[in-house]
Amino acid sequence: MIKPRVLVTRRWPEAVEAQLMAQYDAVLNEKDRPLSEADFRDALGRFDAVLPTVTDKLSPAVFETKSPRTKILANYGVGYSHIHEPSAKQLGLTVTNTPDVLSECTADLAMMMLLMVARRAIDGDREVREQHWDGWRPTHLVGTKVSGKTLGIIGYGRIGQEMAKRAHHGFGMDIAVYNRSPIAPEVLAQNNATQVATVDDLLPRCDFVSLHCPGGAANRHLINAHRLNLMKPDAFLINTARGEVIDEQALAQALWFETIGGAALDVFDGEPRVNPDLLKCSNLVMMPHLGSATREAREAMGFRVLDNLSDFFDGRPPRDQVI
Ligand code: 8YV
Repeated sequence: MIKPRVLVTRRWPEAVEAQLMAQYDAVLNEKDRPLSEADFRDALGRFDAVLPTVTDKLSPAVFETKSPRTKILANYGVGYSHIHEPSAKQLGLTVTNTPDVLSECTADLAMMMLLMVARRAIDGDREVREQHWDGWRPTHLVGTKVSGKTLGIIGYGRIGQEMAKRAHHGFGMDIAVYNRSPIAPEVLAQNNATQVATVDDLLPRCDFVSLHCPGGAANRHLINAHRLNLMKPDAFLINTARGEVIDEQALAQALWFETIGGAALDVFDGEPRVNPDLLKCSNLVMMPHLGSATREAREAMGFRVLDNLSDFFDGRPPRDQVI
């Protein structure tokens, strides 16, 4: 039997690449360099499946091909706002993602960043490393207490719920939630969470706000200057979702003028480029998109893509079909 031809757009964990090579006629990206739009257009004509990641911007121009060979885009990652949905639909492509397997690690990182910004971890590390620490004193690098505070969660999907679990059961935080659709009472009850009707209702009551909603056009600049103004002056904003959800210029101003307490960002609009104004803000923790960056999660994401491919090529509806 002829094996389907599969293009893997970045290096993946070794164990997953080995499995891909065994099951498919797979082409790996040995140099691990992001593909260009032209490479993609070309790939749609030559491969049965393309396996993109968040670094692949699949804009309408990429899909300008009359007779694609590709039938499935099996995305490595849960977010897929980098794939232009109407274009993929128009070409009749199936799109899958990798939910569940990265929820815990992404929530771990969000909690880590919340703690880091509240407790001034970056300032402390820098001081010790640069040998500027001159000893303990009562007023030294004083941060903000986390335990018992109110955490607002925007987007109460799998990752949002994992974040709530850590914050509520680990740190005794009160959980308030904004979500597009109603959350079942028994799901809210697991973390003693309260759902509020609008983002504007949520923000003024929170000491911390953590974003867990999808990116893309619908949520672009969901957190804008108006909404940053609704936050308490000492509240912290955490983003492990997508960069475009925050108006970064407005955030830089809020941090600069200290109208909020601080922020922690794992994702950036147009990453890996980072808005230079953000680089000037001291009350900001920044990470290079590490949400799912554990060996366990990255391998599980790869094997989840393999599950989706087997479903598809064996004629079953893929378990994680999103388009
Ligand atoms: C992934 C993520 O590492 O899964 C997602 O949506 O944001 C990350 O944790 C990345 O997207 C891989 O494509």
